[in-house]
Amino acid sequence: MTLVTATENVAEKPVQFLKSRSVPTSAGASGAAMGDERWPASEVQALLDKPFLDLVFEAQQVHRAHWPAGDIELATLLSVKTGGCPENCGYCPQSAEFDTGVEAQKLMEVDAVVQAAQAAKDAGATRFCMGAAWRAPKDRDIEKMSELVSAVKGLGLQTCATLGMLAPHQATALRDAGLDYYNHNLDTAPEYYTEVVDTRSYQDRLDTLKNVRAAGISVCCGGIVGMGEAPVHRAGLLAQLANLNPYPESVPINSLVRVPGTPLADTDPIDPMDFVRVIAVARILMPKARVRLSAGRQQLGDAVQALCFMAGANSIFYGDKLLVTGNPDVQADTALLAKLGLKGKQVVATAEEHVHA
Ligand code: SAM
Ligand code: DTB
Ligand code: SF4
Repeated sequence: MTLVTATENVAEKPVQFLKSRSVPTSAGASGAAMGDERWPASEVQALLDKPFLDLVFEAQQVHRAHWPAGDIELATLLSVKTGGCPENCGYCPQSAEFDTGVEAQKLMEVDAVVQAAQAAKDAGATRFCMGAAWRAPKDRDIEKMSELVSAVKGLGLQTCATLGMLAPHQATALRDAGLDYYNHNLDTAPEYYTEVVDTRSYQDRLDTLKNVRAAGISVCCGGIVGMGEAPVHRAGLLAQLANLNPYPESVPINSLVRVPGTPLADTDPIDPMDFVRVIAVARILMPKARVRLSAGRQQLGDAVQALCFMAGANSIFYGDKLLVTGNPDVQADTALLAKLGLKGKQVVATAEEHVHA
C-alpha cells in the first residue's frame, strides 16, 4: 500500500507547459468565476481537440507533478435510500417518473450500513459514499444521516454522502457529524442541462455546492458524458468545474449507464477515446483533484480503463454495485490494478485532500 500524505500532493515545481492564469479572487464559491474566468470554454475545447497522444501525455505530466504515481483511491458506494425520487433526471434509474424496475426503499438502519462499510474497508476501500434518492433531505433525514455518517467515520473510513440539495444548516449538521465530502454533480454544461432535467435548475446545484463549501466539507463534483451532448457541452461542463473557486477536491467523471426505462436509455454511447479525453482535460484543469473514473466502467474494458489512468484518473468506485446498477466486481478490479501495478491508497489523516487549504 502506498502512503499518501498532504505534502505528496503538492507540486514541487510549477508545471511549465501550462499557461499562467489569473486566479479569480472575488467569485466566491457560488459557481464559475464571474468576469475573471480562468478557463474559457474555448480554451477547454482546444485542449479536448488536441491530438489524442499529445493530450494524454500532457495530462500524465500534470498528474506526475501533483500525485504519486500508481496511487488509486478506492471509494465504495452504498445506496442507503433507494428509488422513488421526485426529480426527473433523464439518466437516473431512481426517478419515480420512469419505469426502470427499481423498487423504492426507505432509509437503511445504522447496523446494516455499518456492516456494508466494514466490508468495504476490509476489501480495501478508504472512502465510503452513501447515496440517497432525495430531491432534498428533510431535517429529520439529516438527523438520521448524521448517525450514519458518525458510525461510518468511526470505522476509520473517509465519509462522503450524496443526498440532493442541501441548505446551509443541513451542511453544517453533516459536517459536525463527521462528513468529509459531499457529492453533488453539475452533470453537464448549463446549455445542455435543461435537455436532461427540468425539476431543478443549474443554479440550484451551484447553490448546494456553495453551502457545502461554506460548511467546510470537501466538494466532490463532476458530471456525466455520453448523454447525447455535443463536444462543446463537454468543454462547458469541464470549464464550469474548473472555474469553481476553488475547484472540487474530487471530480467524478461518469459515462452514462444506459438504463432501460430512462429517457436516455437509447442514447448513442460515447466513443471511448472521447471519454479518455474528458478525463485527461479534467486532470489538466484540476491538477490537485482526485479525478474519479466513475460510472460506466463495465462498458469500458481493461484497455480503455488503463488509458484513463494514464490520462490522470486516480480514483474508482470499488465494489460490485454502484447505487443500483452494476460495477466491475472486486476480483476483477483487484486483478486489473495488479496487472497495471497500481495500488490502493491508505488514509493517513482526516481530509488529507483539502487541496485548497
Ligand atoms: N439524489 C442525489 C442527487 O441527484 O444529487 C444523489 C444521488 S444521484 C444518483 C448522484 C449522481 O449519480 C447524479 O448526479 C449523476 O451524476 C450520477 N448518475 C445517476 N445515474 C447515472 C447513470 N445512469 N449513469 C451515470 N451516472 C449517473
Ligand atoms: C457519481 O458521480 N457517480 C455515482 C456517485 N457519484 C453517487 C453514482 C453513479 C450512479 C450510476 C447509476 C446507478 O447505479 O444508480
Ligand atoms: Fe433523484 Fe438524484 Fe436520481 Fe435525480 S439523480 S432522479 S435527484 S436520485
